[in-house]
Amino acid sequence: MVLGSEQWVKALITGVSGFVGNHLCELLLSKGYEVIGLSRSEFKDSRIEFHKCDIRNQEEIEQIIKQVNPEEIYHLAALSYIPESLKAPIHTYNTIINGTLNLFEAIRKSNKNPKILFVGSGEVYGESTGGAFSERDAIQPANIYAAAKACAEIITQQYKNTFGLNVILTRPFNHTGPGQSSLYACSSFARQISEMEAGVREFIQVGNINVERDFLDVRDVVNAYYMLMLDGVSGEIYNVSSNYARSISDILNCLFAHSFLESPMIISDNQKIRLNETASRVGDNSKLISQTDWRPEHNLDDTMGELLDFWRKY
Ligand code: A2R
Repeated sequence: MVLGSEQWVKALITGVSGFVGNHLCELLLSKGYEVIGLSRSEFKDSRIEFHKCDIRNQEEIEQIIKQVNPEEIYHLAALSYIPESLKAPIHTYNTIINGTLNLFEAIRKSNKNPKILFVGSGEVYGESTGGAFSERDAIQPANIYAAAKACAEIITQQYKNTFGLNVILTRPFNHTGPGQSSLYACSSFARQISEMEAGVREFIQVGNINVERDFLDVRDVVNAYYMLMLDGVSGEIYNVSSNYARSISDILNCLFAHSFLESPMIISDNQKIRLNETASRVGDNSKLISQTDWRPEHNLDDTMGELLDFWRKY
């Protein structure tokens, strides 16, 4: 039963087994939701109903939507790691574009009108021309992942306009926190520092630490999704961001400050430097703040401490 109400709300999370899916699942369960999860590979959590499904398979997703009949759908499933998308463009487009299309077709054919939250990406804005990106700015996707998310966004709006789907669009910027894969910078640094503390590594390898990004704690991100599902306007796009630029070198120093290391050796690794990497990207979060009760609750310095602890215990 949802806290303060008389009824269970049945929410489907696509991509439940992922980093964000896990945190969203925890949040919705804590609010009393009935959670149904879907992912490509097996996922075990006795508190939820899980469906193993590849969203690229239209029949599979249609079957699940018909059977589950969710009232809310958080659509997270995607190939989310940009370097992997550069190696596998067709897989990326199939998962993000066709996967989204398959989900919407399944909903359209079900003749039900659940509330949907589409998770896009702040990557769609591309290179910054100065200042924070607002939802009114033009999009200029600069890599395969961003182009796939931009295309899926257009499809999402089309399904809202043509078929009346009840869907809110989000553009999350960078997020991090306990449980994140060490493929991503913050988690990679934290993991390497924990290994240096344990004496099994001598130096830390980094990519380009001069770029600036807009970071939120993942728990603030999933709370924004939850609040947008409550108060967001269908068809509207919302940045999910901190409104604040933070350099990767600053993140690294913050992690060092949480560690026991005295003068850690840092080595630059050219293989970690990405093609088409934008120097700075920050999202204006005023629309999210003005239309919902969302406020970021986690201090990023504390998040870095938790991330380091996560890898120390791993
Ligand atoms: O492939 P699995 O079993 O690890 O599941 C991942 C799921 N996923 C899929 N589910 C069904 N059919 C597919 N073809 C398919 N491909 C991927 O999406 C996993 O549960 C989730 C992705 O998790 P992560 O890679 O950890 O991404 P994260 O950080 O949780 O990102 C969530 C959303 C994505 O839309 C990102 O593009 C956005 O937030 O930033």
